[in-house]
Amino acid sequence: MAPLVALFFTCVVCVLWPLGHGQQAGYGYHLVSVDQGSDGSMIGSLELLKKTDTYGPDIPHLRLYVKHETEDRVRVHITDAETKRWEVPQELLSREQVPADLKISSRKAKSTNSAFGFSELSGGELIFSFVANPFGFAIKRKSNGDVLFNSSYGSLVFKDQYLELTTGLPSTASLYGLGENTQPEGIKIAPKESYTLYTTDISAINLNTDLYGSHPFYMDVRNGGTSHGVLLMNSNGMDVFYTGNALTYKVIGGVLDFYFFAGTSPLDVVQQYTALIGRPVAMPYWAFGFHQCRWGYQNVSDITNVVDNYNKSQIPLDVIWNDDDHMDAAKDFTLDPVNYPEHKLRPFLDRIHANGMRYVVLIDPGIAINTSYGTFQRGMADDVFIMHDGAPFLGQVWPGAVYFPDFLNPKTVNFWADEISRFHSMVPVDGLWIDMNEVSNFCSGKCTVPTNRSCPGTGLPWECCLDCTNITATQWDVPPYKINASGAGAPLGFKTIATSSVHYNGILEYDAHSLYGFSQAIATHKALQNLLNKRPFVLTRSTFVGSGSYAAHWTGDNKATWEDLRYSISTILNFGMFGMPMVGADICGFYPDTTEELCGRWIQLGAFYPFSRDHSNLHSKRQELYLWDSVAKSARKALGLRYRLLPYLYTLNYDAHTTGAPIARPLFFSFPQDPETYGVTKQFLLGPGVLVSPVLYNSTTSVNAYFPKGSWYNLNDMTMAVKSNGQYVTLQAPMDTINVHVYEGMILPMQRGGLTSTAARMTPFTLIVAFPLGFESTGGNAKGHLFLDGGEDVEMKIAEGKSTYIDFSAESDGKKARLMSHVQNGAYALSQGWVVEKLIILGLPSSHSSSQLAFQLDGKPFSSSSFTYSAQSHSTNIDKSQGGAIMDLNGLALPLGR
Ligand code: MIG
Repeated sequence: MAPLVALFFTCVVCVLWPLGHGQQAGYGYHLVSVDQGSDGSMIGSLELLKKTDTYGPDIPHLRLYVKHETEDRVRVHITDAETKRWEVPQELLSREQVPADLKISSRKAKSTNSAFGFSELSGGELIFSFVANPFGFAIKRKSNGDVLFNSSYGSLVFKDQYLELTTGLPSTASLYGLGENTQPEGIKIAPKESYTLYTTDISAINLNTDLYGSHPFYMDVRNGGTSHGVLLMNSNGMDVFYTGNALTYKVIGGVLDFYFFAGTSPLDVVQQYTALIGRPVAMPYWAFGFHQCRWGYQNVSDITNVVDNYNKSQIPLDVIWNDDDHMDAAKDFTLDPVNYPEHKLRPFLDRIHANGMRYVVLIDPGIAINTSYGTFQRGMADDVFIMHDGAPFLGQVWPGAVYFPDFLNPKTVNFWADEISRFHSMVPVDGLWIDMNEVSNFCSGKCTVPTNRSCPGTGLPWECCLDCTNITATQWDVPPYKINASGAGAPLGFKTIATSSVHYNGILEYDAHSLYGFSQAIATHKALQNLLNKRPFVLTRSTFVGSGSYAAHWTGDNKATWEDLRYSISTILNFGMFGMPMVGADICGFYPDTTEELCGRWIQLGAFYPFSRDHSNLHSKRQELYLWDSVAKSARKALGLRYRLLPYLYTLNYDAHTTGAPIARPLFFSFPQDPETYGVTKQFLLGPGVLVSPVLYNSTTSVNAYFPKGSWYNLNDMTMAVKSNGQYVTLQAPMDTINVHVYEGMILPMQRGGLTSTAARMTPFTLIVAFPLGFESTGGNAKGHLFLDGGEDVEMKIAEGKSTYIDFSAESDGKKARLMSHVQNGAYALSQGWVVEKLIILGLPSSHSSSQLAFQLDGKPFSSSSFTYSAQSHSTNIDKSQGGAIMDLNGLALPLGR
């Protein structure tokens, strides 16, 4: 999104917003009968209490379906008892279905709970309880009786185009989620704001508005750290209001389909959430390298120079990207014949591929209407586009007039795979970037190609030049309740597809709007996987519940300001909770021009984003990291550490893929019992115990960082330790340095690093064993694990001959320490020649000298020449020949004194 458009949105907020948000829309329902379903569910029949006309007629008779789907998940589904309503398609997000033939046997009205003989349905950690009249339900935690959700706080409203439900919440609850949203207050959801969920091409610089993705999910952390999650599985536009002691959903369609996740830790909640919506997709190893991108790379020699300059400056780089610049007149799957001809691009790609690097390009959804363009011809022949009034819906994006493929149609999925395959045979890309898939359209309404002027080509490039008229005739374009779209009460079809357009099988754009990017990500992921027979890499801008199973995400167009540097952290942490842990923000800022100091601090932070990419706008000045000496220095240092940490990051990728655990996590994930962590937004964790404490303000060379209780070791030099009681500590942060600490109890696998992940991957390992400070008198334990495989096999799993998995553990009673490894499928690591060359034992007093240490392997002492010990760095080098392959660590005994 261009800056002018962003400004426009900012201005209209004040003019269009407060429209009818205070009215009482309904008076609720009466639960008149309750049955037991054959699947262990409870089925209820609800009758309307009193009609209103606000936002349309009420649906008189509703069906309630409640089921404990697992020990820690309960589902509450409310819909029209007579007529089937729109729900998120199983084809996109498969899940247990509500049985189609649910019959409500008795209709006999009963007015009190006691008449039913029960008022609760238990079946796991969560209890569903209800009151009959007016109907309301609560979700309670069995172990402590805490009421987690209580819909009796407001009236249930259920109309064709308006659903409303309110839950009461204790004011002490800390809530997270409900995105995608840039939250200036930080990660904790602030009261008295509306969170509007509707996928929209609005840049991330706009605060508290409905950005690119829709995730109606929140996590609720209560005192003591007991946490649960709540998902409303619904793809329609909605406003969610949070007052501090109540949360109200106002939804313009679909059904009320709530899932409650019992926790009890934040990590449990995300595990349970991703068990439902799909685990995060495994990312290839190279995706954890550094990425350089820009809108406006002129030609092949431009990107060649960028790659060469990174190399010359000794700054790591794995992936070079093209925005739409490689395309012929912005048409997907084409090459600009002058600036990016195949005969120049191919040799460049051969060269970078030979050097272990990768190449990713952008594609947009809109297909140019051009009868001599193959993709268009094939799309028309296959009838793959979204329709409106019997013709493909006409929009305009970068190439001019376009039609939008309908990814809900299986034919489109095949068409898309075929286009990707054709393109790939010309340009062997390693991944795809799918932009503008909210879906973004420069025009609004019903449009025709102007006959009196050419299109595009007038004025600003993002201006609509079609002739368009608003569509006001249908209830789908102008529904009775107006969500706060674009943060401005904009029409639903504003700068997107008219919501009266139709998809496959008659599905309305009104219902499926927020699924566009999700459905495109699925199609793109599948296409790449089938084509390459490798683990695909897809980066998508628009996301929905479940997108994390197919793609990575970046936070979209941010501003090159210190504020946006700070805001990036909350959005990234939120996406981890949404089951989409591979996420980053445009490093150094997208627009306008960055500054040397900002860019230097941004790469320090960005080096620890799960997805680490420098990207800028066409009109911004260049911001490759080698352009300033100071930035280059910061980059070498911070990315140097990232590249040494790659085995850890990659193991977090494995953990995410197998359990849902976010890669970047808020501090409260590891310290839920420490309430001070609930609001920390200026620091975050990578995995369970690597703490990143960036500088986020200009002209500053120190950080006031929060350290939860325990020992923390500086990963830059392994010397400085913080022993915290749960307190803020002022750390020095010279211009070239970011503070990164490892927590006691961690065993961190690291390697030597390198200029590409391909090179770094094959280097010997160092294990950092972080005992608590002073453990030579108190004792202490540490543990960690490591997943190793080829880096881009389709499946990421423990498999003989293809991967190795190691659990490390260390114990010390104060006199001796023992390090052990438990290895699965060690032959694979052996075949790759991976060895441990160094152990770094943290927590010893610096007065310890090497003469006080004796090391043993398999019970036999090491000869003193086989290791060196430096008290200052607390590190112990083990001779490679003696340290042996990584799986030989079993039984390596490390006595600490004599
Ligand atoms: O309307 O492809 O967010 O990263 O550089 C702008 C050009 C379209 C928006 C993306 C941005 C990308 C830009 N795109």
